[in-house]
Amino acid sequence: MKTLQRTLTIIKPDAVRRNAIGDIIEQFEKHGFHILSMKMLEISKHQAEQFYAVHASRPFYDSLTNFMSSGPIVALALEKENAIADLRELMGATNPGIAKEGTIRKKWASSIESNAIHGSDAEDTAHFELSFFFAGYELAK
Ligand code: 3AN
Repeated sequence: MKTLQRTLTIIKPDAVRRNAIGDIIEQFEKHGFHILSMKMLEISKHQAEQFYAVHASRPFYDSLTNFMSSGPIVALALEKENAIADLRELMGATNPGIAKEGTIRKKWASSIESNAIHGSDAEDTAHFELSFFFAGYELAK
């Protein structure tokens, strides 16, 4: 049985600065993702630290959370069959140097940190990340 799945994506500050919002959202729609909810916002350093708490011990944590709180972002709740894995495929590798042709990171990412887009990597993280940015009523569709 095919089941719909939800995932959380963020268009990161570097991509917003480069006027890539429209292009990236077009990719979501062309690849069959339904936009359940979407918001443009800025998060504080503290909020970025909470969101990326799993990376707290990594050497890039401070820099990553500075970057994610450096300007507006766009958070979207996406729905599709196999949404989590399909979005990871469309995003491309974390390192844009090895991201495949046709992926969002190949086109828009400029470094491992400024890599244009975030996507949940598993069911449990998708659940946490969706509820980080969206209240229940915003996803009750
Ligand atoms: P992904 O976003 O592809 O799931 P993760 O979860 O390993 O990658 O890393 C989360 C974020 O942390 C990445 N999107 C990137 O912005 C940043 N990051 C990951 N690895 C590095 C690194 N070696 N140096 C700097 N930033 C990194």
